[in-house]
Amino acid sequence: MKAIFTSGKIICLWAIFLIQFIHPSAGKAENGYQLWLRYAPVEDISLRNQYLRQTGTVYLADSTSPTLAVLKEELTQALSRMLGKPITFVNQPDGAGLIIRTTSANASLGSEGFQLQSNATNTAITLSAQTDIGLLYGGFHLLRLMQTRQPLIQLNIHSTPKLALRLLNHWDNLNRYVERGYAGISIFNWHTLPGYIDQRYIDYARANASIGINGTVLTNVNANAWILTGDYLQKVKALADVFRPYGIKVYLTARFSAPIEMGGLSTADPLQPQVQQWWQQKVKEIYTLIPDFGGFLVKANSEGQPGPQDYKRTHADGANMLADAVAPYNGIIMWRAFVYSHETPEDRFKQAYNEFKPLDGQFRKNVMVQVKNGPIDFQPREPFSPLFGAMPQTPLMMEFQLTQEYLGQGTHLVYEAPMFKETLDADTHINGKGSTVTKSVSGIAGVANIGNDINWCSHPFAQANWYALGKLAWNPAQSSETIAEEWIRQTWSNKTTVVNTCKQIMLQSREAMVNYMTPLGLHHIMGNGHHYGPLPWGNTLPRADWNPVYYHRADSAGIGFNRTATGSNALAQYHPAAAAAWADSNTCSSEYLLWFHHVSWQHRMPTGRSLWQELCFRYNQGVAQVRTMQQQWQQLQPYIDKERYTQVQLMLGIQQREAVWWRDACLLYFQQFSQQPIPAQYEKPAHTLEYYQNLKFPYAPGNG
Ligand code: GCW
Repeated sequence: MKAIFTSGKIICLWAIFLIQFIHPSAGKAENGYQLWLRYAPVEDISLRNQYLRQTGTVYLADSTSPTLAVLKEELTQALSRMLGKPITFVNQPDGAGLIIRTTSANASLGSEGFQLQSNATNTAITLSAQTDIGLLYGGFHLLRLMQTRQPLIQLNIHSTPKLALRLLNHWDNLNRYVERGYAGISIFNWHTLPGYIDQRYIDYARANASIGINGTVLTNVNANAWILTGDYLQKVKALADVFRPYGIKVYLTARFSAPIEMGGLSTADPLQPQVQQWWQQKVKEIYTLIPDFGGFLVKANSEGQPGPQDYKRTHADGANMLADAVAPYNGIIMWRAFVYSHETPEDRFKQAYNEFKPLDGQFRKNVMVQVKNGPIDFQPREPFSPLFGAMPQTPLMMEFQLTQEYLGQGTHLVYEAPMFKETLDADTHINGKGSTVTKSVSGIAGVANIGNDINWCSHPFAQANWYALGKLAWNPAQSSETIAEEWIRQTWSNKTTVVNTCKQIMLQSREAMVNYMTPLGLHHIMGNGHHYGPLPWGNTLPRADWNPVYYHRADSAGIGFNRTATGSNALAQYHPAAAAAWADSNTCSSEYLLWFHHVSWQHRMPTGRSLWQELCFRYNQGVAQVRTMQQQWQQLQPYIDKERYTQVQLMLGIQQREAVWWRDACLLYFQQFSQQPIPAQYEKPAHTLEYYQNLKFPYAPGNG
């Protein structure tokens, strides 16, 4: 393509460019909508000239495919913004700086991988892949190198995704309410689809493709059968058509009772032929509209959802029936293992394993069992779920939660990559030392933190969690630090102070949150229903395992849940070598202590403090860490646009106040049992325990 910019437009671009140079943060206010795809102008002149030589003239072998058209558009916009000049597309590779073409010569690239290589003189770069989507991923990678100001010399990058399935799961209802959503309502406007294609859908697809996400489940696991009606499938098709060029498949949640609710059948028993036929017909209808439909995600017999057990069938019976329906079209079923039942008087920790482990080997090949990272429910820190490694014959999906249901919701700055890594890197020991959780999974899903807020995720830093999910699913070996750094450079600035300070803030944030909410292995002590704020005294819900007191078990003797052989023995679900690390309260690491042990208030911690003193120390340390984060952020004011600076600053203020609230409410409550003073060096709680116990939040967001 020849330059299509009018001279007026060029002057205008240069003007914006110059303003950015004179006063980098004086550019137009930023609202965060652009995520990490801001493509800020390159300020260093020699680097910009180098980039211009290498990418100012582009040969794109065939831009007629929808995916390559998307790539061409992204390069056009991105490069002109970064380089301050329109770029030129040429018809011949000779003389082009950037040469983009598919190749059949390199089978190791697979269907999604790409290669970026410099020529000997570093004057040209070749981007090659076996597929168009590989080229799109490679294009985004190149743009990332430029956005993070890497010199494009001696490139020899060969990149393929380590996991085949890299998905977002939206818990979005058809009325646009997002369960556990803190960033507005759903971006999917079902009412105006299929006629109206919101630019958001396109930008959502761009963002996902830029980090390698290749699938999205559009609807809540607490499913509504209405999505399977003909009219709604037309809407789903419209989204699938938008996402397809970006390599993103759509999936839906299947309500197990749909044959009754929609089909007028009297049963949804998976072994009944009429039920099987109903699903086969429905699936055929879907694939007629969406030939590359991904499949279904199912929450069954969990928290009131219908499922095969309603008919005395197993999870495998239910999953296999759906798997058979989608198999002819290469579809898959992701069957969730998040099950627990109050009829079973068993430690909730153990229930998913008890239910699913015996089914290993009974699932069809196209069933994946989707397991939450930990055994309970997305707590600030959980040991890895014992199901990882325990079902060698069944492909498993990892389910992480991006949305911060238990992590401070829409206002706390918590960078989740270290938490994800903690699980992925954990050693199951199933096949000997080094059997990491990563090795036991075939895909990763993240419960999305996206809504229609202008900046998508409520907190500007929450965007990093979406980003990290994609990057880790592509390559689980990447470090949290590397991912944070590249996200910061693209999202905020390449200035060393900004990069280093943001990195410090992000990398300590998760540990800070654990400290001020649930230190030492405490878990599930938050508010009822909405899960907002502390409620360690909670004991009023009908199910024991919904109540915080069930989990912390504080009494005059001590605190914590005994899951050793003398207690619920959940530890026995792990390989003995993995369990060994947690089995003894004297050697169990402090991080997991109260997950597995009921220990006395006098218990001596590795720090030399008693357990009570350590609890006081940790809660106070969490507050101190947030205050440090506030100070660090303040130092960045000169370098950050006012709008986003202020937003983060105000939210850190909320986080600091809520950290104090968590600390004071929890320590006052636990003090009733420890009968010991809060050491004098710490701040005294501003209110009485009764004050905290009387706080009510009937309108806290996100409730199920
Ligand atoms: O974490 C709990 C949430 C529910 C959610 C459920 C699940 C979608 O509180 O809102 O329901 O887990 O994962 O199914």
